[in-house]
Amino acid sequence: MWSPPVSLYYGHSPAESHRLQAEELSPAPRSPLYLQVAAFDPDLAENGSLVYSIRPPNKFYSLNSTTGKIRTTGVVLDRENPNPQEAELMRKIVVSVTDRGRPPLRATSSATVFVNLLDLNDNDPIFQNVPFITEIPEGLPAGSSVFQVVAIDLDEDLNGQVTYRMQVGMPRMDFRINSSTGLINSIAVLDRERIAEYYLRVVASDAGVPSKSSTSTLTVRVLDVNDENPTFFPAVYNVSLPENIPRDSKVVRLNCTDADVGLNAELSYFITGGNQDGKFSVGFRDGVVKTVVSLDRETVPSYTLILEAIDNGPTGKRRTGTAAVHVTVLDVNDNRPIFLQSSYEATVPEDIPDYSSIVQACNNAFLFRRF
Ligand SMILES: [Ca+2]
Ligand SMILES: [Ca+2]
Ligand SMILES: [Ca+2]
Ligand SMILES: [Ca+2]
Repeated sequence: MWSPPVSLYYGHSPAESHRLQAEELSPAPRSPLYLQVAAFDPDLAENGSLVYSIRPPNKFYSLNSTTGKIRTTGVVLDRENPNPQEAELMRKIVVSVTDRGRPPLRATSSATVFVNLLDLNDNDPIFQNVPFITEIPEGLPAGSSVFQVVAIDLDEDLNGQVTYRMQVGMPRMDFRINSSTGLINSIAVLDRERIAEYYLRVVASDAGVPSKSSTSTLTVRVLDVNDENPTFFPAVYNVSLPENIPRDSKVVRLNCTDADVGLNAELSYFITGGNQDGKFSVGFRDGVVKTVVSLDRETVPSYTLILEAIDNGPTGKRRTGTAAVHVTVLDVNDNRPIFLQSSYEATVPEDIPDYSSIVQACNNAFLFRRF
C-alpha cells in the first residue's frame, strides 16, 4: 500500500501531520509498505543528506533511515488493544530528521503520521455477567419480562453490531428474546409443578461478514407459588372398629399430598366434623386418626368424620383439602341380659291358648304353655 510522500520541511518549518489508513492486522503479516516521508534540505552534499528516525521509538513501525519508507514491524496491530500507550503508538508515528553535516542539524520539529486503523471483524460478541441465572415466580401472565442478556463486541460498526437469538430451550421453549435488546419474555404461563427449571441457549452474533457469534446458557428457576391444594388419596376411608377398642388406638393413617414445595406443601390436619362426642383425634402433623376413649356401639353405632388438611402457605393464601372417614362400630358382647323387675305377676284365665303372651320382661315376652 503506497501513499504519497510526505514533506518534512527542514530547519525552518512547523511540523506537518499526515493521515494514513491501515487495515487492522491480527496477526500482522510482515511489513507492507505504507508511507514514505521526505524532507527537503537545501544544503549540498552531506549537509543536505537526510537521516530519518522514529522518535519516540515505536515497536509497531520501522523506518528506513535513508529513504524514509515506513513499514510495519510485524507486531500485531490490534485496533481493540486495551493498553492506552500501545493504542496510541499504533495510531501515531512521529518522524524526525537530521542532516549528515558536521555538526548535524535536526529539523526543529517532527512530522506526525496519524494511522487510521481500519477494523477487521476479529472480536466475538462477549456476554457480560455470566453465568446467567434468574428466578421468577410461577403463574405470571405470558409476556412477563424474565431477564436481559447483554453482549459487547469491541469491533466497529457492523462488525460490532450485536443481535440476539435463542437456539434451544430445555425442556421446552416457553420464552422469546428481543433480537436487538436481549430482553427475554415468557410466552406461556410458567407452572413450577410442570417445569421447575429451564436452560435456554442464547446466541449473540455480530453483523460482520463473516459473522462472529458466541453462546451462553440462561438458567430460569421457577419459584413456587401456593397454587396446589392438599389432596387426599383416597378421599373416603371406611373403617370398622370393635366398640371395646382401647383408647389411643390407631384408626387410620390419612394419605395426603400437596404438589407445591416447602411451606406451601407443609400440611396440618384437623377434624372439622362428625366428632361431636370427641371420641377421635388426628395427629396435627402425621395425619393419623386415633381413638381418644373407647367406643360404645349401643350409644353411637357409626361416625362420619370430616378431616381437613391445610398447607402452610402465606397467610390468607392457605389451601385446604377434605376427606371423610366412615367408622362402623362393631358389636361386642358387653351387655348381660337384665330383668327390668325382679318378680312378675300375671293372672291367666284357665282357658288361655298355648303361647299367649302373659307379661313382658325386658324385651322378651313370657309366653304361656300348658304341660
Ligand atoms: Ca476489530
Ligand atoms: Ca465482531
Ligand atoms: Ca399448597
Ligand atoms: Ca406451586
